Amino acid sequence: MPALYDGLILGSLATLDVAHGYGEIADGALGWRDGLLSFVGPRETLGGDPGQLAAEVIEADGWITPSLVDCHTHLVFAGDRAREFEQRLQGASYEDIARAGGGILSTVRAVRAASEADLLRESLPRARALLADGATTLEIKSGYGLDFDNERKILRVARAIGDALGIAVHTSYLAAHALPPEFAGNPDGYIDAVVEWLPRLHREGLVDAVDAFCEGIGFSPAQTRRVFEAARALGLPVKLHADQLSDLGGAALAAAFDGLSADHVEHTSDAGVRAMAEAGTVAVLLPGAFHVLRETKLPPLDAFRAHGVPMALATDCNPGTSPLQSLRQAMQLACTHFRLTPEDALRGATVHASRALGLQDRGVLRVGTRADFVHWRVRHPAELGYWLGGQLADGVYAAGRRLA
Ligand code: DI6
Ligand code: FE
Repeated sequence: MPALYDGLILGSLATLDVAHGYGEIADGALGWRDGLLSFVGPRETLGGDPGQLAAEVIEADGWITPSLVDCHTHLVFAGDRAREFEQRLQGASYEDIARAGGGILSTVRAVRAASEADLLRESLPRARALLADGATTLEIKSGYGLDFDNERKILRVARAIGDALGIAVHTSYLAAHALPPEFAGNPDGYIDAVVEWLPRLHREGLVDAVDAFCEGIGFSPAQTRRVFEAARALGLPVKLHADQLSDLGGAALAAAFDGLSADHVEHTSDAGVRAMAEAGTVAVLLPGAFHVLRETKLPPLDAFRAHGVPMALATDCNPGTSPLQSLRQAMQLACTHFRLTPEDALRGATVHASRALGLQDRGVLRVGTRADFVHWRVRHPAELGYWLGGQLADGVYAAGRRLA
C-alpha cells in the first residue's frame, strides 16, 4: 500500500493559523503529499504509526514554523557600496551622495558592466544566505539597470536564482528607481521609456509586479501614477517605495491603485494609513534600511494597528541602505527599533509577507497550503525575534523538499 504522506515531521508547531498567538501545537505532526500540507495537528491524532504512514519521517526537536517570505529585496546587483557607507559615517547624507551621482547610480554602473553570468555569480550567495536562514519565497526587484537590456538582465538573473535554488522568486519591475544619466534633466522622457519597456518584459514572463521609488530623489506622484497606469493596463499588481524619506502621499497613491503593499512608510500620514486600510494594502516595514541610515522617524505603527493594516517585514537587501542577508535578523531589528513583539515579527515575515505578494497558499501551516516550513533549533518561537545572528535553522523545506 502506498504511504499516506510523502513525509512527516514531528515536533512543536507554530502554525500561525489563528488570529492571535503562535497557534502552538506542542507535540505536533506535519504531513505532506505532492508538495502540499495534508496533515497539521497533534501527533496523537495521526491515527497510526508514523513510519507506516509516511515514506520519510523526521523527528524534530525544536520548533517548526512556516518558511519565511522575504517580500522586498533588491538582491540582484553587482559590487558593493562600503565606501559610501564610510562617507555617510563621516557626515554625508544618503541624499547628498545620490545627488552627486553616487548611490543607486554607482550600483547601476556596476550592474551595466557585469555580464549576466557575473551578476548571477555575485547575487546567488545572497539568496543562499536568505534561504539558509529560513526564506523559501523571495521577491526580487530590478532597478539597477535603468535601460531595457540591463533591467531585463536583472530580471532574468532573478528567475535564474529561483531555478538554481528551487525557491519561489517573485519579480518586481522597478525601472522607476532613479534617473539614468542618459535622461538627465528629462524625467518625464524616462518615464515614457519605462512605460514602453514594461509590456516587452512582461511578454517574456519576467514581471510579476510593478514598483517605483516615489521620493524627492526618485519620481513624483504624477510620474509614479503613469507607471501604475501602465501596470494596470497589463493587469499587473503594484507596490511602492512610499514615504521613506518624506511624505509625498505615496502610501495613498499605492492604495488608490489597490496596491499589494506600500513599503518603508516611515513618513506616511494618517490619511495614508486610512487609505491603505480601506484598500487592503499591506505596510511593508524595512528595519534594515531604518537601522543602516540611522533613521529616527518611526513608521506610524500605532495607526497601522488601530486601522488593522497588516505589517509585513522584509530585508530590503540592497547595497546602499540595507546590506542585510537574513530575514530573521530583520525580525530582530523590527522588535528592537519598532517594538514589534516577536510574534508580530514572525507573522510579518510569514503570513503578512505572503499577503504583500498576493499569495494565499503559504505563510501559515494549514492543510492545503504549500509544504514550506522550517525546523528551528529553539526552545520557543519568540527566540526567532531575539537572537542576533547565529544559525538557528536545522532544516528549510519548500514544497516538502529540503533545500537547506
Ligand atoms: N529605497 C531603498 O531603500 C533602496 N531603494 C529605494 O528606493 C535603496 C537602493 C540603493 O541605495 O541602492
Ligand atoms: Fe527597497
